[in-house]
Amino acid sequence: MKIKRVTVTPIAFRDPPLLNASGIHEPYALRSIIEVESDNGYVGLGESYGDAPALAIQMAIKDQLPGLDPFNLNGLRQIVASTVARHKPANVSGAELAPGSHASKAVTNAYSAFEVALLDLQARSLNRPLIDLLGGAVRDEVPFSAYLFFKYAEHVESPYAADNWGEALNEEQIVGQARRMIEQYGFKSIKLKAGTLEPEREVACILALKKAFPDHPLRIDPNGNWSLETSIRMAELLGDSLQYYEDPCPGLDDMAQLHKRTGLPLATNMVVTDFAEFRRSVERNSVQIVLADHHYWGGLRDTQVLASMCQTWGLGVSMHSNSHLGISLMAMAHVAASVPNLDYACDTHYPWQEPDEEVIKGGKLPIVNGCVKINTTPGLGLELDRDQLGMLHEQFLRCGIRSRDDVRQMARYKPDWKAVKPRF
Ligand code: GKR
Ligand code: MG
Repeated sequence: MKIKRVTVTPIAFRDPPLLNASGIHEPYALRSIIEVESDNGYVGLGESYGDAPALAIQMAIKDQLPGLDPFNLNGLRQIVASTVARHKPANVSGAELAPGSHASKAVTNAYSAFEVALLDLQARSLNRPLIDLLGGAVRDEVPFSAYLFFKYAEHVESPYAADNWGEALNEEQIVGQARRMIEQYGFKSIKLKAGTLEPEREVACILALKKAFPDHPLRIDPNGNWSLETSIRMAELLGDSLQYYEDPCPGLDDMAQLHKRTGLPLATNMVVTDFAEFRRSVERNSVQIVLADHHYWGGLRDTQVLASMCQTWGLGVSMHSNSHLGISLMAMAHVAASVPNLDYACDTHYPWQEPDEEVIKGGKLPIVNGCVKINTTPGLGLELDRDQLGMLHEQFLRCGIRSRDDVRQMARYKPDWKAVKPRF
């Protein structure tokens, strides 16, 4: 079996005005949809970053894949490495919250984009679910967590009708957001994206959530926007409310200090984003839980390596997410289902994406009792809806956004807005 054709289609889908440490989400999120077709008629699917630098590399790689055996993942690695070396990608400013967009991740994120599609293709040709190529499922469904955001009611200059989640800037609105998300999807844990309002107001929201959902483990994630002193002060206010404290302050050294001084379990998708940082973190005991993400950790198989490393060093493992659609969700679920030591419910932005903008046939994947079920059909079990793909590609062409920049977007609401880290 050989690869006959590869297609990379950039798409844009509506994204709500969610607040974060950098600023605010733009009205559209960008992704790429990858199709790899074999000479005997199978098609493997992948989903990855759609920012201009990532896309340029994916486009350069795709033309070199025809003729490659889809089982030759080491061959794919070589093609990716030599292409990235020629491209020398630049960093995207304003996208520091999307670690996969960093230039340093160009190899791992491009490899991952195609690895998922090749694994899907391999599995389809073998008539087995993809997870069988990852050693089989240790669980047949994967738990995800409710992912709450402070948000505005609508985007600046109203590019389209407001989403139906409404504003969320205080305790009552955040508890309401959690209630709706839990009622709709059955989530059993709750994460609050923070680093955006005054820290005391954000902590008050966690305390309100604890009161409203006493049985749901809680996490807060200020994305490194609190200084070490603020993180310690907030830890005192938080008491024992948290399951883990995610990236409160920036840097491996401050995280290590924070853990030493508070004893709280710290999680990260910011200070441990590759194996070199993993080693440095273990040396300092900076974090106790690593949030994996196959999109920038080098694919599904390297995510399994990361999970084994976590087991070796006594660290917990769970999963990080950026805005994404169903192909990514199913790939995340497959790798998570293959990891024995997945100790926490994974993150997903999926509930924030609108039901009329899924790119797979049948619309959005169900999340039931907080879980995504692993398919028993071949590969990832997904087919592309070509009309939706065409519509979302047209939207990409029209929307004018080519690289995520939450700082620039916030400056449209607050002209003096600048990137500052930590802000509090
Ligand atoms: O989408 O605003 C966002 C998030 O803040 C995202 O960019 C982060 O990468 O979800 C992420 C996280 O857990 O840090
Ligand atoms: Mg995070």
